Amino acid sequence: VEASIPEPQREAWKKFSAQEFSSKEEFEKEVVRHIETTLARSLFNCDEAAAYAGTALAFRDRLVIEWNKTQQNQTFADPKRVYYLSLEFLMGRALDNAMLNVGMKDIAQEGVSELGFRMEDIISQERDAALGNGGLGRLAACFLDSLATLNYPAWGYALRYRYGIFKQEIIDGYQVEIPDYWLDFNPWEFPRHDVTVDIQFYGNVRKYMDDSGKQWSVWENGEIVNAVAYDAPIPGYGTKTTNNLRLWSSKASHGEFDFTKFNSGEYEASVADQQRAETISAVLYPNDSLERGKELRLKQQYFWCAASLSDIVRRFKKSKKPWSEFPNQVAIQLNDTHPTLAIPELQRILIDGEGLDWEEAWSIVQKTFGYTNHTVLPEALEKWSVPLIQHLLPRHLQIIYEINARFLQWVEKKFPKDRDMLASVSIIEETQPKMVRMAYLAVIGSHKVNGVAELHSDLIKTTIFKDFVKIYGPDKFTNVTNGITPRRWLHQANPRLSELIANKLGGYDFLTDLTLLHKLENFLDDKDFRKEFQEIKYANKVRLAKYIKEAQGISVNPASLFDIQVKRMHEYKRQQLNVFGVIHRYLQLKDMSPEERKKVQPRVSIFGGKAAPGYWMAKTVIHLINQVSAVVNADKDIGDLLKVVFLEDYNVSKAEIIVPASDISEHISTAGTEASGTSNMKFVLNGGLVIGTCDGANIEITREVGEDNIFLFGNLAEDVEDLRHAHFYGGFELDSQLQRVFDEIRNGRFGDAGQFSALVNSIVEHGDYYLVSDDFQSYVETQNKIDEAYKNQEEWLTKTITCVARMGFFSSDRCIEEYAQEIWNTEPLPPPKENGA
Ligand code: 9GP
Repeated sequence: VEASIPEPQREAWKKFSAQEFSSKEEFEKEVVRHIETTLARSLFNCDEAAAYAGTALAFRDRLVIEWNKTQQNQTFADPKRVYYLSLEFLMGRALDNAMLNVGMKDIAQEGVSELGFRMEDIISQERDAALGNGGLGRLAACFLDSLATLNYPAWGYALRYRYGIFKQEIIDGYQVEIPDYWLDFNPWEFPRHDVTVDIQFYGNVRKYMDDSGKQWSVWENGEIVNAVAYDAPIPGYGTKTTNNLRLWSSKASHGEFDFTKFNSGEYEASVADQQRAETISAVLYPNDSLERGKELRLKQQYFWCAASLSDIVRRFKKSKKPWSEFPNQVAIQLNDTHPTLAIPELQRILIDGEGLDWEEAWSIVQKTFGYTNHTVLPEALEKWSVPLIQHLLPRHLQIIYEINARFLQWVEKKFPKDRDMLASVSIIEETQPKMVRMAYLAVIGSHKVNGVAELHSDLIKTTIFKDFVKIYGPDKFTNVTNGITPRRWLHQANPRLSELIANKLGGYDFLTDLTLLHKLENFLDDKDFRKEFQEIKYANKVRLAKYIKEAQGISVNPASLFDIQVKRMHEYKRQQLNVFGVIHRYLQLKDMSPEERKKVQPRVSIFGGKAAPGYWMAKTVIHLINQVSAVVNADKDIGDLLKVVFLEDYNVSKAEIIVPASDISEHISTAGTEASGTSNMKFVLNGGLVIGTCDGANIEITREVGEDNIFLFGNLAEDVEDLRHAHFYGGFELDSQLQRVFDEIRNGRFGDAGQFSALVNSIVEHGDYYLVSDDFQSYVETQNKIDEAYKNQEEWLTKTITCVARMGFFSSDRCIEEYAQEIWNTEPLPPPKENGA
């Protein structure tokens, strides 16, 4: 290890090396020290923000000590490491997670109370680290938690966006986007100004021959941007392993600004380069499941892939092992196609930088990468135009062409004279302009490709990657059903339920082996347990009701049935189906006599989610929900029988309040469109039931909890194509109930009808691509069944407890074990036993 302290001086280091606080007093001392010295504040001007900062810094120090030890241990043991490349990590807040994972929350709670604060207030001071859009980014965050908890030597790599996902405000019922500048105070990151990488863009490729006659390609004359590493510690639960999340920030390569230009009066030009460079990591693209092919996005992708690979290769080279060992030391997982450029980049490093021949290099590349596909939606499959790649990354384009040529030659041998096959699997799409199909490049450059739920993994084999299955055989394709970390999504979000379960099961082992939950079924008849379980759900609903009142000014009765749909706004997720159902319910209530109304199950319909700023239809659905909310909530006739709430700015920390409070949550995508979904798992784990289509992970949830404990409705994936076809050619008869909903929208009952005509017309005139009309009746009937079922509270309770007991399969720990065994071929590296331990 370079730059290390000579042996004789190490004793002093050991003697004075930083110690973790281990008691309440030591913790308080650390908090006060940070507030007084790091923040230069005192007891006379310590507000909640300062108390948060002091607490966070105290815990950060604690994490850092274990983090250093973990990294040292990994450096010495030099095991195979996993690198998770994801453009998104939706981490949420770190403090609560850190306190729980190191098992010190109780002590800290007492400590801050002695210092004059309440822990909830301190926790709520923290801004979410919102470096992601939705499910894909949150999955990556759950995976980091599981990797550390299971002691896998693993790194996450992403970008350090200055602005995460925008903050959503609702103004007059419309979504307005506000920049999310989250870095004002971020105690969890460490700038590593000594860990930098020069990243090249543009330029040209020159070929030359060396003395031995070998041909080389040099990529030169490009523009250089500097990547600077920022590291964040990722603590495991119940282990000392603390892994690293490395985020790259972009900076001009030649320092702050150009003095020559400044001196000659060109003030703006003097900082222009700097700004251009910094733009690369400035903002997270706010699109979920849509790719727009913008140059800056491609720059982000290459910048991050190149910086990460340079880091990985540098670490490998320190081991002095031969290149053939690279895949035995390094597993790189591509989270969706966003990091696919890592494939040609590694090939480039190996052939142009290290002088390996093509075949040898390519075999290393293929053994190193695994690719996870997260969608079959055509609009989400990335394609980059050949001229754009040619301009930005000329050497990579050559390499991509070479990969393609060799691949097609090989395919040609297996399928002689099959021109259709060659055209269909070519990385290059022969359009005008030509396009590079990133998903194909990812499949060809990886040794395994996985989908994220059983149905989805089957679908990719019969649709988008059908021909690749013929070429490679089925074994290259596998399934790893998504999961969630029970630490955040049960223990942190629902501490009372976690404690109740621990009391019944004799400890918290279920948090690291979620299958132990099955033992809860033994308590189905235990009256005290049932009562407490029910009380906890009620208390969580009270907490959400309070939040709704504070945030949206709407009073809701916690005794109502809470029906929740929170996720990104997207036509395929069908919030429009939900809101049409709400309108239908409202119209029915209006038709009823007071006597009939008395029999109705009161309900609160809660929505939340962001729409991509350019996704007009999704924004229209938000607007409609808010209009319906305004009309229904103001209707004195209806009172508590129906309330409609759109919760502003749905994010991870809000999910922690929302998820434990559902009676029913909605996962109602058109069958075959939602790859997995993960909030479905979170809601069920917290004792809520699901209304859902036979889609994504709903299918496996049904398998686990049993058909009687979930409310499924709607058409099946296998029928979708025929139904679409029928709409296209035959038109259709609209269900009379849905017709009435549309009539009321069109006659202006929910505000200016013109605003919603495109939404309604997408169904009645433009083919109803998402099959809202086909599923409406079945949806409404199923909602009625839910009302009935909810009336029998004892049976409902039995269902919810049974569901919780059967959720063991959906831990992200199980996913990580599957990835480790099936794809990465890696082993855990537990922390060394400490003296006396
Ligand atoms: O839409 C999928 C969602 O169903 C899945 O749960 C999540 C994690 O696997 O990935 C989402 N996909 C994307 O965000 C874009 O591919």
